[in-house]
Amino acid sequence: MKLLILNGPNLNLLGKREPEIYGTQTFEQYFENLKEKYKQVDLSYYQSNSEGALIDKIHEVGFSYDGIVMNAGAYTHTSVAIADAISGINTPVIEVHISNVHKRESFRHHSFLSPVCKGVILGFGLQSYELALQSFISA
Ligand code: CA2
Repeated sequence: MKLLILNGPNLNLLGKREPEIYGTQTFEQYFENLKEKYKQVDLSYYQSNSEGALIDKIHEVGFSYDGIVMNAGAYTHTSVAIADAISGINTPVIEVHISNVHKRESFRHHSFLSPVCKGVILGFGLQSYELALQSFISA
């Protein structure tokens, strides 16, 4: 099973800034733990701060991978282009968020991506990603 974790803007700062919201672990550390735990999965990771690069990655894997776990960061709330890219591929996408966006500012309550994703997992810290992976593995 081939799965991609795809992170959007500023998530490269995880573990380095705003630990009260996003925790103290870097994503690279967390990803290594996931790879170790889910050895049966061909698991890859890509992060970009650029909307176009995220769309290119969605197109690149979206006809051959079994699933994408995507945290689009703030593009979640702004990007029709990423929503269109997800609509245009065959691979199912699960939207994830580290924080519970519904407890935060109202501009974070709307997602352009949710209507075109298989499901949404949010508010469980970094564990949101693992819950999404488990959903693909057990499907
Ligand atoms: O809760 C999430 O996972 C978010 O997708 C994170 C985004 C935010 O814009 C969304 O509304 C919710 C922000 C990611 C920024 O990550 C940082 C991590 C450490 C320090 C600063 C930013």
